[in-house]
Amino acid sequence: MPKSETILVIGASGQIGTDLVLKLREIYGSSNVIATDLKTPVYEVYEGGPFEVLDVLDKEKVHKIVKHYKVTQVYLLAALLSATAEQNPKFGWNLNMSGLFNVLSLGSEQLVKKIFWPSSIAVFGPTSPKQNCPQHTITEPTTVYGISKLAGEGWCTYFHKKYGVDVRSVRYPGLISHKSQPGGGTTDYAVHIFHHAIKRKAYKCYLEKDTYLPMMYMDDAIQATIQIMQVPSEKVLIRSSYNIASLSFSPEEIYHQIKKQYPDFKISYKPDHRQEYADSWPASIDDSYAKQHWNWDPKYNLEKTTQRMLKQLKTT
Ligand code: NAD
Ligand code: AKB
Repeated sequence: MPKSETILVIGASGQIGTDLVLKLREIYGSSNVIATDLKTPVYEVYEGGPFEVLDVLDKEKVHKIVKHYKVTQVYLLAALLSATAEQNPKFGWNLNMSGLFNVLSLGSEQLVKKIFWPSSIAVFGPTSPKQNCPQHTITEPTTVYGISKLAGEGWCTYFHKKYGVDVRSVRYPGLISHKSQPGGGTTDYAVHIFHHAIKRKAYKCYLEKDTYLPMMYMDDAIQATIQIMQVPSEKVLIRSSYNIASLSFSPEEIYHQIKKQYPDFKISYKPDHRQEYADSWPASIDDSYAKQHWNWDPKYNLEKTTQRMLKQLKTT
């Protein structure tokens, strides 16, 4: 892979951006990865290379930064996630859609060569298959977040077909990571639970104990993201967004994994509004197209994820 890419990450201070920027800088060189966000990132990202304050809704500034740095690839991560978007549906829709349009326009105006934009398992809804949910199936999301992701997938396909924009996407499941806190999703409990265990505090879970959801350790998600961006264009046969999967577990299952190392750890359950969003999503995902088309191959099972999370959080 040539190191001559210049990469812009928008929404770099969030849960995924933090890990993604650090990995991209390892591969492409620190000065070639420009981190941008409305808020200041963690020290490692801020000090490790260029950082600019950027609002993705400010189309003029997005274009200005792209031209200034001669950006070749954009990763768009700025969005409102499921729980936060549901508190402010109109703003969630506006940010998730207008942000995407501003970035897709960089492709249609041929200012950048490649774009990454993530979708989510939230494109599925109560009428989608619950187990092993296929790539192509009924998608009737009931959250504004899911509706915006499904529309975004349609726009990615449209810009690819109509203007030849090389936009690539995966449907992330709930992501588990230790470098930064999650930003307001339904699956955030799977990160919070580790922070409580490490601090030896009991955890009150906002989902029912038997709520199974598709999840993934961050290293696997970053691997998928960089892998789909690096494969030759002809391997990316789906231009809406690829299902990717590795884990499916419930709060009770992850609790028991953590208890192996923290036997005194306690959990209680008090479901709130997020239960409804979780209930509308599949429990597990079929990712065979990603495996066939570009050799997607996740590495972390639940045991390994739990061990890594506890070890990393203990040392930070
Ligand atoms: P996050 O909320 O942790 O981070 C988003 C970042 O975007 C934040 O740092 C925020 O300050 C920034 N931002 C918000 N508005 C902005 C604006 N107007 N201009 C520039 N930056 C702005 O989210 P994340 O978990 O890192 O998710 C990134 C993307 O991945 C989103 O599209 C999300 O829908 C998708 N996704 C995430 C998960 C997950 O579990 N984390 C799962 C599925 C899909
Ligand atoms: C959320 O819970 O909103 C995200 C997602 C699955 O898209 N983690």
